[in-house]
Amino acid sequence: MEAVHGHDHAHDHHHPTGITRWLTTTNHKDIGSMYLWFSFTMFITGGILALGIRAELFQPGLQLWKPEFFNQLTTMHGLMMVFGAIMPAFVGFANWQIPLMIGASDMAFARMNNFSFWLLPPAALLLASSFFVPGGATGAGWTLYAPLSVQQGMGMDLAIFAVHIMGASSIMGSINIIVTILNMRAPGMTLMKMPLFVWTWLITAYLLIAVMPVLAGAVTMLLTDRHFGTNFFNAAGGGDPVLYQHVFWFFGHPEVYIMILPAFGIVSQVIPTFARKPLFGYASMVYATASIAILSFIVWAHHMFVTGMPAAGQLFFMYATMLIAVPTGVKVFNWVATMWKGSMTFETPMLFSVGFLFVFTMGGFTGLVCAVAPIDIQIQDTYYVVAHFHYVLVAGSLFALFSGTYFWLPKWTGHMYDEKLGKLHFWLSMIFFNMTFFVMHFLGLAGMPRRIPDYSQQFADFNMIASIGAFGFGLTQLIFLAVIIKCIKGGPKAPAKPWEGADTLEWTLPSPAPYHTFETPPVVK
Ligand code: CU1
Repeated sequence: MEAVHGHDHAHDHHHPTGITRWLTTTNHKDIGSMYLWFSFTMFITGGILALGIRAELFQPGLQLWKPEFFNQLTTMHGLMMVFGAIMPAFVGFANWQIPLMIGASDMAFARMNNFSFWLLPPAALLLASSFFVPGGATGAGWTLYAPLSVQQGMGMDLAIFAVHIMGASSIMGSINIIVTILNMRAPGMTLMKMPLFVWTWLITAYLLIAVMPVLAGAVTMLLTDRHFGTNFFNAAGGGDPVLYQHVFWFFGHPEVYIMILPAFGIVSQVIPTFARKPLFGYASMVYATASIAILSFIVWAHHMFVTGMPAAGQLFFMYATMLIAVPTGVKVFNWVATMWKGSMTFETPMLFSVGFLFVFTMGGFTGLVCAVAPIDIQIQDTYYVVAHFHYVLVAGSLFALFSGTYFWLPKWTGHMYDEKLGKLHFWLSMIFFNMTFFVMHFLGLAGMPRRIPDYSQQFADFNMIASIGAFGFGLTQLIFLAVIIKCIKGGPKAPAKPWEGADTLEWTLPSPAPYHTFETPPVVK
């Protein structure tokens, strides 16, 4: 190894090896990798639960599972994907990329970083183990609405405890990200010179700190209602179950943006690279991201149009929600303008980012449909809503995560991934994703309710298509796993700068990035 890049980690006897290394590591790359593997494990687990759901719904009249177990599947699928798969995956990206992109030697609080990660596996075990306690896991839906969540068995307590632990992990992770970005940038890197991915994470971290305690409050009130005789959500005791929904969604709507803003950040790195043009409208991207974050706090009751809200409330939350389409539209315009007259190539990261643009934007539009109160009252609790948020979370968050993984995999592993397999992964994902979720719009508009284990004959055809699509989508992800393992184990050596158009700081490092990030911090002009 060249002296400037420090010593080869494998021969460094000052660092522990084996399991001790992973348990005690304070290195942001180790921790980033652990986050990414953890989230992939949860993605597979939550995905298997989803296949359990789709198997039950393959045909009307099937009864593979008891209805209570079906509810447990939908609930745990949601909790695991939101808190176990998507959020930790973005934190993994933050750990790997933020120090490299701003020229910092590591995360600001390296030991707290280790603690943030190691809180997650026990939380996931608590969640998963709730399937095996008397009464099974909670079947109250990932939103844990009262009064059902007040009445359920001890699986609910395990879920509450798990949510608390994961929340603590998120808050510590966010503090780390904010302090790293504000205090540890290389000389010359002003805030308005930061890569967009860093910007979106800075804003996301503030969102997390603002709303995770609100979720903690909601589930704590739930806990005291369940065990300590309070009546926050009990109408007979002077409380109100609708209060739970207000508190939950004051967390829950910003949470939606927590899961999509870092995705915007990834796409904003990938599209300029493969269009070989600078990002169009950098400053407007920053302001749009901040506007979306601020607006996300004043729209929560659009999830509650059927709770008997006054018309004035419905109008306020409807118009406030529609306002978010403005900064989001600015972003989509900027991405398209970046590609305009660019010299584009379509390697796998770009395919997933352009795919994101197509399908995520559709999820945005159906979000607008849901935001219109009189329409929402018709489609509340139907499969239309399920279609909408899977377009946002799968075609949005997940496709961006795929895009970013292929984009930075050469930097992370030092090897080029298998482009043919990557492209196959993209096209099969795109086809099976739409096969699974596009038809759900029709099911919802025709009135099929969500969270039911059976349905009437008229919904049979679309459900069968969705179920076949879901199994295809699940199997396709094995290709992704194969690409990653292959890339870690070998393959053509990645140059320091595998992508011609890439111009952010991390590409100035050799591939893989050295174990210690910077011997001398680079100077950004
Ligand atoms: Cu919302």
